[in-house]
Amino acid sequence: MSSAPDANADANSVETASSSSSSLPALRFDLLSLFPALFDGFLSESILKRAIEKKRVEVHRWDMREWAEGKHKQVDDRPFGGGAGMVLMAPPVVAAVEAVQAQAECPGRLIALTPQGRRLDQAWVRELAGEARIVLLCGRYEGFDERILETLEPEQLSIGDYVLSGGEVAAMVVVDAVMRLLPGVLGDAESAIDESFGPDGGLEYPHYTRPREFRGRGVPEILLGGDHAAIARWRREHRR
Ligand code: 6GU
Repeated sequence: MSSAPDANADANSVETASSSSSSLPALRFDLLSLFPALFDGFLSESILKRAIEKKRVEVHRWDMREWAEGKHKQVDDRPFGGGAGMVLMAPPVVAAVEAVQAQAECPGRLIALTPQGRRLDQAWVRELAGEARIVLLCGRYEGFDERILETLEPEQLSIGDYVLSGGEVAAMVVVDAVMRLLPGVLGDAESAIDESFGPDGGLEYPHYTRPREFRGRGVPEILLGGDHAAIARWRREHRR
């Protein structure tokens, strides 16, 4: 562990000095990756940026290479038995996860992002939104040395039946889907949405905004009047 960064030197944490707008506890995400800079833009824009500023979520990024040994800080190696690609090595990955999990009172729910994992759906997202801490382990290359999975016994999550070059994009999907369900994250305009439509809390009817006419296509007349009951009926009838 000589190469492990100091527990308090969390230079990668993304927080701001702005004061909290509520006393609700934040959900803490820890993202472990070999390319933590991939998260930069994602964390610094839009709703997630505001959620972090409002202290509804806390996101810490960790570069697992910092737990690698030796001059070259090697984190991956060729597979025993031969074959294409590289495999993530157990020592740095396990050391990184254990050190990060020890960072807070609660170790958190450990989830490895892998195409072999259980498919993420909105029910799982809702469940995750009830956690206090979620630790997301992002793989790269051909995958994890099996002993990483045997040692840490993470849950394994996939975002769909296709192969990404790493778990980072999938981790962003998880953070995005979960954080928008946290109380106080969506602003008034967004949360004013009638969430009774659809099991996923989304709007499932057609939307229109200005201009009133676009390339010869208008807007349903009913939406232009002020009859809210009629509008609600129209939207129910046009659910999809
Ligand atoms: Cl979580 N990781 C990778 N590498 N590919 C995926 C995935 C995850 N989910 C779908 N494809």
